[in-house]
Amino acid sequence: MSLGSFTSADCRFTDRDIANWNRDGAVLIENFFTPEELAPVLKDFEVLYGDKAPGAQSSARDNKKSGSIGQFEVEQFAHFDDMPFNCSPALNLLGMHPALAELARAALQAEDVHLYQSHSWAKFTGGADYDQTFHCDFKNHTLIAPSDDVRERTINIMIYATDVTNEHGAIHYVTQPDGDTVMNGRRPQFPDDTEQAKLKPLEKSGAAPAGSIFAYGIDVFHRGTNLTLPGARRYTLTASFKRAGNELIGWSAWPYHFMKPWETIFAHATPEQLALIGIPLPGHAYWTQRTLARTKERYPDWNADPYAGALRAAE
Ligand SMILES: O=C(O)CCC(=O)C(=O)O
Ligand SMILES: [Fe+2]
Repeated sequence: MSLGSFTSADCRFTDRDIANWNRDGAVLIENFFTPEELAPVLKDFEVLYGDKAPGAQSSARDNKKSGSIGQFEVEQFAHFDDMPFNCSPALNLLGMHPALAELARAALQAEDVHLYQSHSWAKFTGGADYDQTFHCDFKNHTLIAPSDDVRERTINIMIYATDVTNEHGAIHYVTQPDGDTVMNGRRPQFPDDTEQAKLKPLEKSGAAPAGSIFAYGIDVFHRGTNLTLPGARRYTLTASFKRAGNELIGWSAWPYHFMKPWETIFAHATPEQLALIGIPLPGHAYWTQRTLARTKERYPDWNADPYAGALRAAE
């Protein structure tokens, strides 16, 4: 496959990254975002979650029997929220960053992709025991099983706003070929204890510095791990993409979250970024004088000029 049609001059990944994605179902790309891009994002995480830390001296919680691996617990998701967020545009627009959309287009071999899920997540040492069993994430992305066709799959991208070492609860994962060997190609939501024990020695760590991203598919076995460094925090944003129009995949429709601050996104996103959440581009037949006026009434700070300009040009 030539990446030429999916990539730009400002491309932040290589052919090799896409080859790894195609082979392993997952790829870690270090330093995808710059410290300058991350600084305002980190401020936003502090606005949302800074007061949730259990205290500088807090130590790791680990309630497991020795030798066993973890499980899902509600406490792990105590500081977890869907986009949009009550903070500045920086965090709100990070999941819609053009470089992520470009990666998604190349990984899914699609001209047009949609962001269908994005959540921020803060974990703190002592906040919970974050150690999970191996699982796949497709249970809440589709009602059936992931497609065999890469173009109908998803790319779930975890963006690290803070350094994520193993002591900061790095995600652990098993590549597709290794997972297939252990599981004979099966994808149960939760492998049994014997299978968990066989997956364990094959796990790789997604540890990487702040600004890195870890992209994985919904059929890759992985698990969260515990934060063990005293007083540490891990801030991540997830951005999940699918081919536009892929009805196999969903989370909830964005308007379900209609009470959230969409005006922040409309006031700051480009038309290309808004297209990632299903807003027709300028020039699309949806835009008429009436739809423009009504949308502008809903989001007064939205810049309707490119849409109005395209409409005038067509008239
Ligand atoms: O946060 C992580 O490192 C992974 C968590 C996870 O896989 C999940 O909750 O489904
Ligand atoms: Fe997961």
